[in-house]
Amino acid sequence: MMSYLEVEHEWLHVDIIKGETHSDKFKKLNTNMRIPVLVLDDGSTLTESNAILNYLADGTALLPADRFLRAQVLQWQLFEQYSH
Ligand SMILES: N[C@@H](CCC(=O)N[C@@H](CS)C(=O)NCC(=O)O)C(=O)O
Repeated sequence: MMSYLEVEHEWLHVDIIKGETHSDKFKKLNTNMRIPVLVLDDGSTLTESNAILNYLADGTALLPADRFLRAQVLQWQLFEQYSH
């Protein structure tokens, strides 16, 4: 999403196979010990891929302002989480 929207960012690789999400350093970013994590310039963090996507897409054509269309985005995101 950040690449697509040309948002300047740095990608840090976290190796879940090596258990890097279970390190004390990572747990400060996400107590749930999972990637992805978005760290903003002010140090605040967002976890859960769809929360991150909605945050980044807000105000762009990728996330409609229309109530029903926006709910359809959520519909597919929840389907992805629970049924895919
Ligand atoms: N519902 C979460 C799922 C995140 C998730 O399951 N991440 C996995 C990798 S795909 C993970 O970090 N696993 C690390 C572990 O289980 O130790 C999302 O959509 O962000």
